Amino acid sequence: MNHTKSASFLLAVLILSWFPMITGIQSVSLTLVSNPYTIEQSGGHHRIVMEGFFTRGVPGNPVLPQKVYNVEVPYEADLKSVNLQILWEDSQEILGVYEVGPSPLIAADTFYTIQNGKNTDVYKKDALYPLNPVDVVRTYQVKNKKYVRIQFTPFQYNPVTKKLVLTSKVGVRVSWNVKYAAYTGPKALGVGYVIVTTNAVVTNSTRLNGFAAYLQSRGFTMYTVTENQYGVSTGQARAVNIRNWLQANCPVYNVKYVLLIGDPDPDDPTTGDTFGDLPMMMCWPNPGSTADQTPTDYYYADLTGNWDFDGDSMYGEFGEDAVDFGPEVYVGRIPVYGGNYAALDSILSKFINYTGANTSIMLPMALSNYQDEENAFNGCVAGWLRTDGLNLPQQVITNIANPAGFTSYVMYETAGVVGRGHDPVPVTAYGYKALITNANVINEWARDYGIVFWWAHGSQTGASRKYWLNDLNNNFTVEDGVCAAADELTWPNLLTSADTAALADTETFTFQCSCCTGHPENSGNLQYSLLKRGAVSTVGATRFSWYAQGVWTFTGIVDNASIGYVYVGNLVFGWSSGEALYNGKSMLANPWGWQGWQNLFGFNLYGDPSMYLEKPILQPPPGGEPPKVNLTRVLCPLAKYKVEKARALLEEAKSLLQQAKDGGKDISEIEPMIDEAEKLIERANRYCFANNCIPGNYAAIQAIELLKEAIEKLKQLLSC
Ligand SMILES: [Ca+2]
Ligand SMILES: [Ca+2]
Ligand SMILES: [Ca+2]
Ligand SMILES: [Ca+2]
Repeated sequence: MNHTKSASFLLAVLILSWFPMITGIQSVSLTLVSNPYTIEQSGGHHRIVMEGFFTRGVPGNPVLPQKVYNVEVPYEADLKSVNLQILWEDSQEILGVYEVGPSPLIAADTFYTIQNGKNTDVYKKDALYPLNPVDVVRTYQVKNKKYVRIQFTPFQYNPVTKKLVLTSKVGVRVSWNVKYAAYTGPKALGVGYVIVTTNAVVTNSTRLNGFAAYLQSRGFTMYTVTENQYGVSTGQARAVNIRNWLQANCPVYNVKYVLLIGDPDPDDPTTGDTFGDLPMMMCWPNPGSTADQTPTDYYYADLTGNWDFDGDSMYGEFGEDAVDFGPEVYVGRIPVYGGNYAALDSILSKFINYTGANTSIMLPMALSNYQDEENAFNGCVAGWLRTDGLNLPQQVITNIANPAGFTSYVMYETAGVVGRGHDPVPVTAYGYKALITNANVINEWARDYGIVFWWAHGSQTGASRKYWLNDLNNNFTVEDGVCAAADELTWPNLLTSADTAALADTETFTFQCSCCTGHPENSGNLQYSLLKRGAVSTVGATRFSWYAQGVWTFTGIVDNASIGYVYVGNLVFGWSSGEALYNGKSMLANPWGWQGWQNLFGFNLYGDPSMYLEKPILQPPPGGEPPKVNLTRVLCPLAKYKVEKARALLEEAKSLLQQAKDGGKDISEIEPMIDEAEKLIERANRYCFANNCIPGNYAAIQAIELLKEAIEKLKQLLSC
């Protein structure tokens, strides 16, 4: 049964006005408006779907439409003082009673305490959930910009009375104390790129200077930093010192990219473990839990958060430390293990000789778990929803690959027991090309895919499939060797570190949606093995990565596949690998608590963070103008080309603006034009990402026109 209702406003409207309250306090008022919605009934639950909103929530709590707004506040604001006040709301109970189901639970290949599918604290309480339709979910800083992220949940649900209250429109005020002096711009012109490494690497690498020269030829101002700059301390203290150096110098040198070259083994200061000469920061997303420690390079990208707010030397503790996740710089890494400078030089040569990736994407999709599978991770208790890579390719192909003109090659798990309630994926599934086997992946790799985005189980040195080989005890239940007398599952390799020797050394970008394939303490980890041979840029997880149970769909949250989805989308739509990963992670919502932080910490980039995919599709189509009849195939590449062009103009305009500022010129008329153009570019990118290329193209054209005008004015200003 479906029934449709329409809220009174067709489009969400955001009305912004800043006004000072009293001295020292500023505020901004906003009006948030809901959209048309439908309430669908399936499986005994009502599910609300609202245009422009994601239906999602905290695992086990009611699943409701949500949308976030990133409200920019002045640099002078003290983000710790942010306060949200609901000024008024148009709310009313809607007719009928509803059974709103819970948000999916999460899982990983790790011990998992099974919970009731519903959070009874919420479901047995005679009260509206959530308490307020609008909440502050995060504050963060990205260089000199500060933001308050608020979330609007138009429906509130009382699980006892089963009534829904709809807030069709709400007015809120976000306020803050003024604490800081106004921002003064970077002192350096041009875009800075910092290589953070060791004196040993500088001495022993034969290609480091060549690589720095290559980056300089691409327009970057290069800085190479070693112990001479960040100090000789080792272990955790070295990680802290490197970040201190970056904090102090990146704003001065206008640094955009940071490449770490060295051994990433992190230091756990609570033990006498070994650690590398350029360690990742060991973090404790689950405070106090040694099992959930997670090494990360994110620590070197968010330079404004306080990663050890409580001062206990355990970094990145959810609920205790103040990581802000907004990236100030984009970070990549080349691991160097055991003084293997030959491997480093080979990787640097590959970067220098990079000619661009092909416009093709390989999607090997394994099955995560069967419906009601009983295994060691869930304590042999039924209740897990079937979770299958099957559900990802259609969205990747429809929303990312097709609009950009990329070809795709999809592999599914088509092996396993048939006819016992847990069939494998049928060969009629969306885009199916081949069974996901080790041999098929290796053979297909030779075709030099631009992107390989896999969904699979993982270990430090391999990714694997999993399927139901045999119902040995004939009970129609999938069980492993812990839950039944004999193990009914098989875990064939998808790709191992050893396999990379057999791979063609292609110009491929990987997103390894698996657990542990980037485990930095192991020099044989699959992420590094692929960087050496088989890929030019790799993203993998340093520890366990968490997935949402059930049918995957993109809802803008921090599940592992969604991090991959935004990363791949951002890459295809013209961001560098560093921008694609860190901007992607920063935009996602985290209703998962510490597991969300573990996912955000876990996925790191091995590669040059300034590297882009090949850009043949960035060239304008013949004639250079939008054709009369087209839509996706032609207009999307054109829109993307325009976005790239606008970005280049933006860089030029900003550089000129700085010169004008430094020269004491009056730029009060021109600066807002550039700000406006930057917003238009962001909007164009979002439209393009959503396969909405007509408005994307239009916004990019508007940005280009504004920027051309601003550049013209700046040049006049500078010439007099
Ligand atoms: Ca260690
Ligand atoms: Ca701490
Ligand atoms: Ca930040
Ligand atoms: Ca069985």
